Amino acid sequence: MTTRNDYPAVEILLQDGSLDKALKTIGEKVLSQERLTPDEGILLFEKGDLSYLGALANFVRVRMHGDKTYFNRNFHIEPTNVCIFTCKFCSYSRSYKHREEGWELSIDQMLDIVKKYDGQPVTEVHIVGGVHPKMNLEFFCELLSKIKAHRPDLHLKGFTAVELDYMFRKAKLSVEEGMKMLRDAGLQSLPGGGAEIFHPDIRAQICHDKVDADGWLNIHKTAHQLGMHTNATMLYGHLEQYWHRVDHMERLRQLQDETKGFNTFIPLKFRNGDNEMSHVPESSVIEDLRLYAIARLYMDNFPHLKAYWPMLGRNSAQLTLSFGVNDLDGTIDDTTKIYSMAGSEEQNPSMNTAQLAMLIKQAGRRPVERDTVYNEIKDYTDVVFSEEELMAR
Ligand code: V47
Ligand code: SF4
Repeated sequence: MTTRNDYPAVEILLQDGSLDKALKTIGEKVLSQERLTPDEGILLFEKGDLSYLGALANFVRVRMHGDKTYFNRNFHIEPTNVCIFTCKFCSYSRSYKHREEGWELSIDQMLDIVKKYDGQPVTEVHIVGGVHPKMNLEFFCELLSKIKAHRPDLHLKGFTAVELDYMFRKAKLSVEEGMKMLRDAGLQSLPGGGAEIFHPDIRAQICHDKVDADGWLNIHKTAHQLGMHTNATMLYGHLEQYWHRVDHMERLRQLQDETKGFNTFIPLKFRNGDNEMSHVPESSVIEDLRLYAIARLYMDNFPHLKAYWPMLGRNSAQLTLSFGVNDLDGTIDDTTKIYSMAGSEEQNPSMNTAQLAMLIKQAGRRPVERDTVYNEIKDYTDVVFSEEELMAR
């Protein structure tokens, strides 16, 4: 285990006579593993400079995971981009009225996507999409059970709390009843989407018509109580103030104290391409890195912090590994459109195992393949890749 004596960089920073007193106190608390208060979280956003935050976050990351950086081999299925909701930041959805502009996949079409990976060592399919009024609980139970029947070893991670809230309400079932049906059909964990910013003042401006904070948290709590693991996201860098971010992280931290069911916290950088918030400038890389570092310091009961490379771009994702991040998500294989449609530089997100592992190695970390629930599959630290593997799709 790393102690403060093993990590002189932080000690040196803390000895700096010009360091703000309150920041110094926070640094001392981090080193002695004391929990930060919401006010301290806000102060870090207001006053913490990049190098100080980075040194502290890296100390915590190394204490928790050493140099290990996780990735997985996965692909996405996006059943539809037709959506009854009207989130202003969304570049991806099409309204039901204009559904001919979007896509709607049948169960057979989605099974064909799964079959494309027959014989390939993927471990997870991530299923997430718009909220289509005709794709109901029964439809998704059938989809899940057919995928499981075809490929029992594939971990099924699917549906944001927004999709689930609509599915369960439409089926007139409680969250617990609906979740049990999906679990029995093969669903194993939930992704973290739909959380955005929990505070109602911000939700009212960016996504007024979908599930609120309590509804989102209750769905994840119920999943945890049924033994499923889930992730949590935060869409940042738009209209929110620093204290909204801390309020969001605080609500998640409290639920995690109760259930311990969250695996990963995933900050999602708002991308402003082709949506109703295109006039809102995107955050700078410095702000992104500061946020990752503060998230690592604040979310002390979340085991993992993920930088989702298709959204952030691979260069910035690589940088986050020095600011608390220990997971980059997966190979993806160009199967998601959410971020390319919002203007991400990754227009066809796909990295093979060699490329992902190399990205991690170049940042001085140890690439470790994991499954969805962080069982380690293979450590690639000493694997030497051929030119051909690094160039291959
Ligand atoms: O909830 C939509 C976000 C989320 C934009 O759990 C946008 O492993 C930025 O949650 N700019 C869905 N973000 C994706 C998601 C996710 C992704 C990867 C891994 C996991 C996981 C979860 O995408 C939405 C919303 O917050 N989003 N539009 C946009 N313009
Ligand atoms: Fe629909 Fe999700 Fe887009 Fe909101 S973010 S409009 S819920 S697809």
